[in-house]
Amino acid sequence: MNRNKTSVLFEGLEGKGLRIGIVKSRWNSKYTDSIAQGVLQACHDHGVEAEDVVELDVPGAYEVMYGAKHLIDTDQVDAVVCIGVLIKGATMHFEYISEAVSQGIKDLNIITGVPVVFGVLTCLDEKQANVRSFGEHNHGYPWGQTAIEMAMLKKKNSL
Ligand code: DLZ
Repeated sequence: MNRNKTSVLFEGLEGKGLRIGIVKSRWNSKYTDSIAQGVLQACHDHGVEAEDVVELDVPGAYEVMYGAKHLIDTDQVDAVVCIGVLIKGATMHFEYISEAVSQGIKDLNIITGVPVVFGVLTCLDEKQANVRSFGEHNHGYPWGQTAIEMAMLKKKNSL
């Protein structure tokens, strides 16, 4: 897998001693499972210990915020990646859930003081979800790197 194609450079990531949460929606699980694998791969590659990765599945994207808050409130994580895949349908459901989840994750970042990564794809069709969930463009890998970088920053700030 060619990792040079990520649009952001991640340098000096050191995941040892950091606790990373992965909250994954079961809706569109063929995509969310693969994205979670990308996050896990990034954790592994950057030295996060396997026992320091906390995984939690929730029914849908709307529930990822509650799941992340649970991991934060119970002091299980230094950063969390919320994974979901929303695919636009015939009704307004997509718009309402996308808006609520993006705002909710933003609120968690501000209110809890624990970094929460927006790992939610908001796709107009299955093709968009496919491209972003598998292979070299699996967004889970850079989202995992983002969580590690932000957890490092949090630790640094709390020293
Ligand atoms: C109901 C629903 C619909 C229509 N579409 C999706 C989707 O594309 N992706 C997703 O993660 N979840 C979807 N959901 C489920 C909602 O996220 C949520 O689980 C339910 O509305 C119950 O709160």
